[in-house]
Amino acid sequence: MIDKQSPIPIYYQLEEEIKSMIHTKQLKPGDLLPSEREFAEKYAISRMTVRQAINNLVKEGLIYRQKGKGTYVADKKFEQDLSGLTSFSEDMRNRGLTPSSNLISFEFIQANEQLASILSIAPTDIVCRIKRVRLADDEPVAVETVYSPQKLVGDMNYLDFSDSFYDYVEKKLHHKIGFGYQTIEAAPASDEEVKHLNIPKDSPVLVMQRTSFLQNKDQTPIEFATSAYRADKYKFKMKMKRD
Ligand code: 16G
Repeated sequence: MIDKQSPIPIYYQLEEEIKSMIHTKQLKPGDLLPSEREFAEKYAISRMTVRQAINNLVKEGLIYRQKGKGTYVADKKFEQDLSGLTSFSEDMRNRGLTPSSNLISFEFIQANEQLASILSIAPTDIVCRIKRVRLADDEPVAVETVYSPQKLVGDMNYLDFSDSFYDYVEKKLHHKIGFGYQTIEAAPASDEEVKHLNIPKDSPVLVMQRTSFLQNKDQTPIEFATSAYRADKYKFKMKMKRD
């Protein structure tokens, strides 16, 4: 409802009204919003005021304009903060979502030159390779492959860490994970990712590669992970400081 007697600006009240329609799913992702004229007539307010509210919601990313067609409700993306070294499970719980995994494969294999150099091990050393689909509230959001040296994780089996790899390392092996390096790049989804993420062929994914290290004197690498996140579901944010 719009209260014209209220000291709260009308454009702001309309913004809140539209947000609540999105929140209560009266308007769903992909739905066409009423036109400026329709809003103006419905609430007996000026089109300028409607435009101001719509512009603010576009800036917030809640809705988007399509030239010549109209304004649509955007698909809400998961926003992930990149300033902390968190696990997938922690990221999802922080958003009030329930994390889970579907195992694709779990095996011990011999490292190659590239893995050996990333993980500071010999190319003949054995690494554990864990491939999982990561889900949030039962919806697949990422396909992830983690490599970890056998000499650090031991002869574990999948049930040892089926909830969280980081929990296994920190709570069962009592290692402290200290820091990591991560890159992000866009790529077309592979056939495997298309299948597991249930997305159309050639959809973009955001590929993150992370190397994490233990908080010990040698700063031992504990994992090299590649995760392909659904680009239509994810956006990443970071705090930047100007020196
Ligand atoms: C994230 C990490 C991955 C880590 C996993 C542990 C990225 C790109 N990857 O997915 O490196 O192994 O979390 O999650 O962020 P878990 O403890 O829930 O298994």
